Amino acid sequence: MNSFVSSNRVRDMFSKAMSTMYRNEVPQYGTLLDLVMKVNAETLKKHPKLQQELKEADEFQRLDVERHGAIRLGTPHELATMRRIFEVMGMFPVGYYDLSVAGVPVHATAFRPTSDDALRVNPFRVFTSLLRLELISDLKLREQAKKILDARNIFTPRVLALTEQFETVGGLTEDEATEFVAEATKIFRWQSQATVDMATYQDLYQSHRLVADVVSFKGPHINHLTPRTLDIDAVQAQMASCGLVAKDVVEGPPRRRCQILLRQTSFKALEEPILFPGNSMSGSHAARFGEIEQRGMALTRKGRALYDSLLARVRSMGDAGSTADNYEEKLAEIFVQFPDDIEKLFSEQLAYFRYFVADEAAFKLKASSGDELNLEDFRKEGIIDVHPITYEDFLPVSAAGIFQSNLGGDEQKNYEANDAKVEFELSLQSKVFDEFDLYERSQTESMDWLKKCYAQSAVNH
Ligand code: OOG
Ligand code: NI
Repeated sequence: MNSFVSSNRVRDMFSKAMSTMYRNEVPQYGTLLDLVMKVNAETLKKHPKLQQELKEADEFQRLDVERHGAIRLGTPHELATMRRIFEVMGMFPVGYYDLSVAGVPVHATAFRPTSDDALRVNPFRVFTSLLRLELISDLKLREQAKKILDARNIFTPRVLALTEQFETVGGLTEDEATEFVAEATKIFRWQSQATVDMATYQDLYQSHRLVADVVSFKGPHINHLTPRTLDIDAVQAQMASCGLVAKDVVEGPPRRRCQILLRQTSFKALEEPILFPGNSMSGSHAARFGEIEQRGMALTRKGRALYDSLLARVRSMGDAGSTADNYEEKLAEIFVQFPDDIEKLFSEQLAYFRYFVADEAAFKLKASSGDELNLEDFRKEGIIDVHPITYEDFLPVSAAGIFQSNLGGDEQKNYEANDAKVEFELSLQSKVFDEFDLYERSQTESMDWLKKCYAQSAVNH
């Protein structure tokens, strides 16, 4: 019997292939990667404790490969097919993001690995949006866009055949996996030939720049690939000196001692040449940009509700959202109300934590003397401890800010807030995972693991 390559390895191969491709297509991405690597190395040197924490949390080795990308799809069929392709790589849809509230006519999910083991190998994620044609008000244009999208095929026959092969036999051989990665990467490449004439492109553009970006091309070009930094403010401060034009403010929570959720910033999209059919005319299109992110701890539903309410308060203070002049000051001021102390975050159950044995010898001694395992007492005695669980997902308000900054600040259309998770899942032909359930599972699993170790230590004595 042929042995199959693990999905984790296919994803790792794919994320590396994507990084190589994007470095070739967008040289600034390479510049940004070098800067992030430099700042990460400096940060680790300055804070040896951070290095130790990352190692204990099993995140040290994944840092250098950690990326997320984003694509925008045009039809339910494309979305459902992408779901099947991502599954070959052990990536599943997590979360539902409605971006119409922010004036962007898409809704989205993030494909990512869901188990702790898979995340440890390579947490590659792809934020995947689906265009909502029903939000194009011009009926004729809507019909035209639908026709154009229905006629395109973004997948090569081989990637579909290999996906089917995976689904039928349960895996891919080494050779098949190599070919699959090459074929899957093609879906995301930049193709400068527009599929529509210039007049149509302009009509679509008028409707919304994003509509033009999704509808006018042969495929859903990857529009950014984001490395993870350990100090986003340091990278932001140094971007200009590397020739990168950074967005004015960092999206997400303010800088804190205990990092929560996700902070992100981006550099402006590039104007890239495009060719209209017949090479008769050329134009330019801005789609691809650069982004960096700093990840903090995952919040519980309670913590997230507090985060959302504080952020909403900051945003309601002015009408310019995160583009307001004193936004960062206001953010810091309001967020004083979010505990910034690990013990408080833990005891008030605002964040998720993973348990681990801090003192192996004492743990075994307790077990062998027949003591009951008491998480609270053991933690007080320093026998066990907890680490916050890293947030692996995205933030809709930040995503909207990133979208906006790349579409140009004036591109604010007002769509009704209309959460359409049910329709999205119908398009996807699958449910999306609830991210809170996944974090909760990790937390519970770490407790179960601790109990098992304890029981074993008692028996082995
Ligand atoms: C996706 C923007 C969302 C993030 O990091 O929040 C995103 C897009 O522009 O297509 O990637
Ligand atoms: Ni992003």
